[in-house]
Order: sequence, then C-alpha cells, then structure tokens
Amino acid sequence: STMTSTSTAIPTTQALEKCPDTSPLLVGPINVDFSQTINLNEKRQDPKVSVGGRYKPRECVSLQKVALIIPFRHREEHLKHWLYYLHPFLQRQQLDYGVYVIEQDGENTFNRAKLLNVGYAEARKEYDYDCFVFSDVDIIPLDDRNTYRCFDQPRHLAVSMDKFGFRLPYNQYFGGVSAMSKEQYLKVNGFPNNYWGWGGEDDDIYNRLTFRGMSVSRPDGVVGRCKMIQHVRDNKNEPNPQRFDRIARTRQTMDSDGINSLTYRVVRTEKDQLFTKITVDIGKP
Ligand code: UDH
Repeated sequence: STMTSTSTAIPTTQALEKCPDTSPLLVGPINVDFSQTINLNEKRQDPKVSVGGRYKPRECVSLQKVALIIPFRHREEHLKHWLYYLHPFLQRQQLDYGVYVIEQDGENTFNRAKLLNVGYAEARKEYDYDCFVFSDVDIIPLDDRNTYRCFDQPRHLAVSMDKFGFRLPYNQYFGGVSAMSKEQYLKVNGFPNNYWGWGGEDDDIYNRLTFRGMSVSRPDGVVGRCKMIQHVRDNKNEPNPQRFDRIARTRQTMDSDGINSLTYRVVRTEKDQLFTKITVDIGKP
C-alpha cells in the first residue's frame, strides 16, 4: 500500500479476500446420531458465534449472506439437534449466516409457508441477507458438500432423505429444505399464506417457480443425503383437505397471495446465543 503523510508506521488492516467457491474446511460425510443427548453448552461458548446465532468467517469474506429460516412450534428437542449439527456445518461452508426460528404463537392450525414468509421479512429487517434457506427443524444434512447457499436457480437441498429411501419421492418435490436468493423469492411473490395444516405448500412454491420460468437446481443424491428425526404427527397440523384444489390454482393466486399480502404480529423476540426466536401471531384459517 502507498505511504501516507503520517511518519509513524501504523500497520494497515489487510483487506480480506473473498472466500473460495469451495471451502477448504469441508469434510464430506458426517455422522449423525439422534439417540445422543445433546448438550449445547460448548456450542454456546463458541466465541466465533455471536448472539442471535450469527456467524461470519474470520478468514475471508463470504460469497453470500444467508438467513436460515426454521418454521417452529413445540419441537424443542429437534431444534437442539438442528443447532448442534448445523452450526459447525455452516461454519465449515464459510457462510456469513444467521439462524431464525419462527415460532407460531398459540394453538391454532399450523401454517408452515406463512411462517417462512415471516422469516424472510424479519431477517431482511436485521441484515442485508441475499440468500434464504428454509429448513424444517427435523432435517439434518449428512454431507457438508451440500452447500446451504443460493444458486442460479432455486435450490432444493433435501433431495435424498432416509425416510424416502434416500431418493426423491417425486420429481417436482421441493419440500424439507430449500434455498432462494432474494431475487428468486421476490420473483415468485414468496410463499402462499393460505395453506393451513399439513401439505401442498411446497408444491405451490414449485408451481410458482416454474410459472416464472425458473427450474430447480439440486445436489446429487450422494451429497444430498439427509436424515429426518422420526416423530408422530403434531397436533393442529392435520393434512389439509384443500391442498389439492389450491395447488391446481397457483397460477391464479400467486400474484395476490404472498409476501405482498403478508400480515402478522410479532409477539416476542428472543436472542439465544445460537438462534433468534421470533414468536408471531399469524392468525387462523
Ligand atoms: N412444525 C413444527 N411444529 C408443528 C408442526 C410443524 O415445528 O407442530 C415445523 C417443523 O419445522 C417441521 C415442519 O414444520 O419439521 C414440517 O412439519 P412436519 O414435520 O409435520 O411435516 P412432515 O411431512 O411430517 O415431516 C408429517 C407427519 C408425519 C407423521 C409420521 C408418522 N410416521
């Protein structure tokens, strides 16, 4: 660097370089064991993670700023596993990231997609995220080469789940874990807000993407392996009988139902060391 007028030599701060396309910290396949009792104390003391579950690499400037959005209610045990495995995973991927747990307040019927829209809106208020990874709380990736970032096309990440015999259940499947850049998300007007109960919202999103001329990008079936924590069906998340009619009408509804029509009320925001929990009243069907 060029000398300045000051005579005392002050060491100039070295400008950080961009992180490489492929992180040198990746290890590949990961051992995941849900019978283990999770203790997060050590993870909470990690000085590299700042409050609210924020991290950025010290060694380089991340290629993307990623908000992890988790739809949530009454799944404390699953969240422990998710945090335990995903923090180190995302750090090895050299991402500048934040973890947002979006909790539905009250005991009305669950609405996963609306919570995901809330996560997008709330994360954007906090930081200039350019990529959004939407992850169920009970899905853990088994290989860190499956990068939790955005791609030229919307990305489906949970492509090879144990519960489906490590293959896609159907070609248009976009459930479990997916990633969209801010541009891709806005192009489809985000997620639908009116899928109450289980099912269909992921197919609606898939329809939105294809109607806007996009296609789905995926890792291969080996890198894309992941495990789901076994559980029984939650209360107030029964299969939605309206889902078939709704996904048949995505083209007519997508421009008026989405991030542009989202309404909700934040009930509480809690900053844990490993995540930001935002509890929201999203109404009822
Ligand atoms: N979720 C919650 N709380 C709920 C409902 C859903 O946190 O009460 C979230 C959570 O992130 C979950 C995601 O929404 O991972 C998807 O919901 P789900 O796990 O119920 O959906 P999935 O398709 O299971 O995985 C459906 C019922 C499975 C019954 C299996 C019986 N063997």
